[in-house]
This record gives sequence, C-alpha cells and structure tokens, in this order.
Amino acid sequence: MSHHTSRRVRALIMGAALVVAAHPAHAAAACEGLTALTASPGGAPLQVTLAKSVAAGAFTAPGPDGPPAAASPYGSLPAFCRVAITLRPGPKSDVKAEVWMPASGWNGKLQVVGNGGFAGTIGYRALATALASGFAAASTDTGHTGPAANTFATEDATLDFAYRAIHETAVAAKQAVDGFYGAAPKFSYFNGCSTGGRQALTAAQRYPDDFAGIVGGAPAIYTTKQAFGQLWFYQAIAVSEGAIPKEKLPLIHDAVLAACDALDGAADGVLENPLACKFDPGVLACKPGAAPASCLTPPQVESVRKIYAGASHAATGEKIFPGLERGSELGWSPVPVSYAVGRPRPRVYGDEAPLSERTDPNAARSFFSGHAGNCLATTIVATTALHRIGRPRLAWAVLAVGLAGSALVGVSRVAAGGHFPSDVFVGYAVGAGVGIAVPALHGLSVRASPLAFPGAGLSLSGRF
Ligand SMILES: [Ca+2]
Repeated sequence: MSHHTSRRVRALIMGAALVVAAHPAHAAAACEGLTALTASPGGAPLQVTLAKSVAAGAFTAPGPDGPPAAASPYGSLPAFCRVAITLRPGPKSDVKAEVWMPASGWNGKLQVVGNGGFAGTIGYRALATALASGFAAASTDTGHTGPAANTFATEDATLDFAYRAIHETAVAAKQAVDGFYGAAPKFSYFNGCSTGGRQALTAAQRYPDDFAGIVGGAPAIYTTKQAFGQLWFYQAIAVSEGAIPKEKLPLIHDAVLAACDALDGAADGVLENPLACKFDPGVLACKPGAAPASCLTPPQVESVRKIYAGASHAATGEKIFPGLERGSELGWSPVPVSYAVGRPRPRVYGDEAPLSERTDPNAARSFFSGHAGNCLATTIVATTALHRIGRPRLAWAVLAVGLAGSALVGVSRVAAGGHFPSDVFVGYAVGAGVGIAVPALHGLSVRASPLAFPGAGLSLSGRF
C-alpha cells in the first residue's frame, strides 16, 4: 500500500471516529473505557487511575495551580475526557500524567505541554490552553510531587525528570488518543518554556520521532553553567559600582529600539531577530553636564556590556553561559538576589503549608536559623556566666540541657519546614560565635537571684 493510500485510509478512519466520538453518550463510554488502557509496545508500564468525562466548564484544579486568577481558567473549557495515568519507566518510578481530550471539535492533533522549575505538578492551565484550541493535550509531573524530599530521591526519579517522563507521557498520550477517538493523532507537538524549553531540546535530541513539531522557549539547560550565568548577571546588575537601577532600564531599552527595531523592516517595538542587533551601550555614556538619569556612568556601560555578553571565564575568556539578548532590558531584574539572600524556607517547595504561608515574605528567610542560633548562644552565655559566679556543676547541667534544647530546636525547625539543615548548622555556628565572643569581648557581670515565685529556680541577669 502506498504512503498516500495509507494516509487516505487513516483519514477516513479518523473522520469516522470523529463523527462517532462527537456523540456525547459514545464519548462518555469511550472515555470511561480507557480505564482498560494498557501500555503500548515499548512503552512504560501504565496504570489508568482515572478516566472520566468532564462537563463543559466543570473542571476545578485539585490544588494550587498558579497565581490567583480573577476568573477560573477552566470556566470556558469545552467538555472533555480526562485521563490520569501512572507510568513506571523504572522500578522506583512514579510518573503521573494526564491526558485531556475534547469530547467534540478535536483538531486531530496532540500537544504535550512542558513544565517549569523543578516540575512536580501537572500543568493544568497549560492543558486548558491547549484543550481550548482544540488539541488533545497531555502533561506530566515528571515523576515527583513537589519539589519536595522525593524530588531527586532515587535514580529513577532523576532520570524521569531528566528525560523519561516527557517521552513516556507522549507515548501513553498517543495510546489514549487512539483509544478515545479510534485514531492516533495526525500530528503531535511539544510546547514548553524554561524547564519546558530544556525538555523540548531533550525531546528533540533523545526522541526525535516523538514530535512532529517542537516549541521550546527560554531553555533552562546546563544547570551548573546556568547558575554561573545568573550570578554573573546579578553581579553586573546589582552588586557592582555599575549597578543599574530599574529606572534606567527603559532608557537602555529605548536606545536598543532606536538602533535596531527597523532592521526587520517594521518599526513595531519588536526585534524579530535580536542576534542581528549590535547595539553598544557606550552611546548612552554620560557626557559632561548631562543629568545622571538620562545616561549611563562608565561602570554602568560596562555592566550592560557584561549582561549582553554573558558569563565568561575571568582568566581564559572561555564562554560559560550566554548573555541576555538586546531588547530584553525591560525584563531585567536581579533575580539571584533571592537565591543569595532571601533563601526560601523548605515549606515553600511543598504543598502542605497553606499558599499564604508559602508566599509570605517571611518564607524567604531560611538562611540562617535564628532560633537554633539563639538557643546555642543563650546556652553558652549562661554556662559562661555560671562558671564565673562559681557554680560549675550548675553550669555543666545548663550546658547539657541547653545543647539538647538547641539540637531539638534545630531538628524541629527542619521538621517544620522552616529551614534546611545547612541553615541550622550555620545558625549554630553563628550562635556559638556570639555566645563565646560577646562575653569575652565585653566582659560579663552576673548577678544570681532566686526567682520571685517559690520553686521556680534561678534567674540570671547579666550586663555586658
Ligand atoms: Ca521591529
């Protein structure tokens, strides 16, 4: 059978399947029948945990799924078949995926959507966007829930995040589409940004047959080098004498547009090809007598050049990570500040704490554990003081209780998701330093007196 004939036959089958699937009763039966779906040849072991028709506009996300929206992002969705699947490409794998298929009006195509950050969730909003455009759509949590303790707990979890989950989801989604519509998708696409951009490149390299087309944006690739790239950017924009206040970003952006917008034939505020733009920020250097807000100081000019150029090795000049494109200026912000100083507390990454607690400014104060540090500092100061007033046995007792208490505080701060263990150790180090240094540097006069209420013990008051 020639290629053309087979295509025509397939089109006829699909046309028939579409007519049948468009009938609501049949669509519901076909959807619920997908519980019997089994792995395709070569696909990972597969278990369907849910196969259910969802009425138009009836879907609600099972948990927080993105920034608050004025209206439900799912309110205008058409009726669809929702299939939830667990895939196990490796013995310790636990890859969750969902496939959403419009009950009618299917465009004949599949769109697998990518993840952001460390993934760990099904991308319900991305599924909704694809579904609303007529696609059958699929998303995976990439094999863990979170980010949480199990994110990279096993090699299987790591490999699933790295590349297996998207591939296996694509394979299973095609199987589900075939089962629901009676025809495989005419074309399958992948669409993702950030981690999704990395997934896009990985899919193209490792599984070139999975997708007929791939949209990959802002790929978060080569993580170790990317970290240096971000620090390089942070140092240029925020910590050097050439730090660039955000008020000056429009100045730079306007100059870029003036130099390059029309290169693509349309002065529309968009650079079709930023790589063709060779704008140099030196043209914005302050001239004598110029208002500082209207120009860049020489160190600021250098900072902007560094940001465009990207990280390179200080000694060899070897490129480490690409810079930011010309035209991106309005989006510049010193993001790594939050990495370097405002370290998020562990509970931010889980889904157990309420969203309000995870997004509170206090949630970015993991570094370091002040509780643990305070406990240890107090213990050491009290021990020192008791020694000085000639109560060595009590001093040792206080030290023992204080150390146990500090350890307990440290462990509970970690258990409560308030800190990472490393933050607690830094807290101890700071606390010990304070506890030893403050009495030593300032001298300590101590007066011991019984507490006001009988049997309450001994109070210590000191003056530094
Ligand atoms: Ca343009």
